[in-house]
Amino acid sequence: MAKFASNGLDRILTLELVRVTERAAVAAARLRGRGDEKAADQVAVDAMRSELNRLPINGTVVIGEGERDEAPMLYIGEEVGTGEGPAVDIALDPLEGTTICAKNLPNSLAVIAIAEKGSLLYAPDVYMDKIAIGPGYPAGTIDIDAPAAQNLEKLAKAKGVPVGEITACILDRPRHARLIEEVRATGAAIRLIGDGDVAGVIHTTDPDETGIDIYMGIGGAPEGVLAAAALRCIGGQMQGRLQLNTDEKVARAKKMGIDDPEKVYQMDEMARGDVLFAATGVTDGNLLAGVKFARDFIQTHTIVMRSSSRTVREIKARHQDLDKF
Ligand code: VTB
Ligand code: MG
Ligand code: MG
Repeated sequence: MAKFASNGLDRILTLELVRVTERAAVAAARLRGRGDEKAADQVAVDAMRSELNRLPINGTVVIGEGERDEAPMLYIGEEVGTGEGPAVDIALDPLEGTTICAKNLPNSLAVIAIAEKGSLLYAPDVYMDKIAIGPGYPAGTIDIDAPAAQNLEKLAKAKGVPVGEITACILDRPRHARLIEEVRATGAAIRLIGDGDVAGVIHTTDPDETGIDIYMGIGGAPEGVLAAAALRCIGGQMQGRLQLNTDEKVARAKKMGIDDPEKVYQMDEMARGDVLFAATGVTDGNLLAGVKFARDFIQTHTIVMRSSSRTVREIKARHQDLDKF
């Protein structure tokens, strides 16, 4: 027990998490490209929940599918796991990028993060302004309050390339018109994505593979916490600011313990302590392959990692026990 206490979460849980995202990803992948986002999301939620309830944890969903009244399953506050095991907080998105999955476009994922109780930001389901880069750059390279041009120039300098060789990932939304203009004015390239900013942030950690150096812009706050959890494990820098632009949102956030609506959250304020993170590809993506349905097996591709050891594992699994899926 002493070892457990000093080392954070039980390391055995790391690999156990893989089954949870694998199962959700396979369920969603069966409905890839069918144009039905809701159906794909629902099967992913069901699958993730049933697998999660087999884990030896005393878990509470803190970032989930929504408030209890609007989300029948995996709602915020739902207790999951067998109840016998460590008390943990859970952030999850059984199908991150429902629209991508429905259209069978790249980078939809099943994702989950687990942390010690009280160590994930209890973010309401509002927007969050985010900025993120991968590991290997000096602290302070990015600043969410600085102009886009300054962030891109500092990053380019730290990388040792001209700004024209930097690529920023930004969600393709009208709200980003000005940001897009500012980035393009520097000569940097933009990868405009339809959805899936958890993947967008993770992609900054391997620019050689993904072609993405920096993530910028406004997406979901729950996705921000999940992305911060992932970066805590791989390394990198991230900042986020909730977009609490109405009295109603400020009041909702206050109920969740957020007193300063303008606060800039550093990565380790969104996900503290020992964090475990897993993501399985649903559709093919830049880092993870999507689920493959072969004649005799189903193949999944998962990344699973832990912040305290900084171990990053990729697991390609062939599932023969097809009845289970
Ligand atoms: C982003 C995107 C997600 O929500 O976080 C987005 O990355 C934000 O909301 O995949 P809008 O679609 O309203 O811009 C998702 O699209 C869905 O979770
Ligand atoms: Mg979801
Ligand atoms: Mg989502």
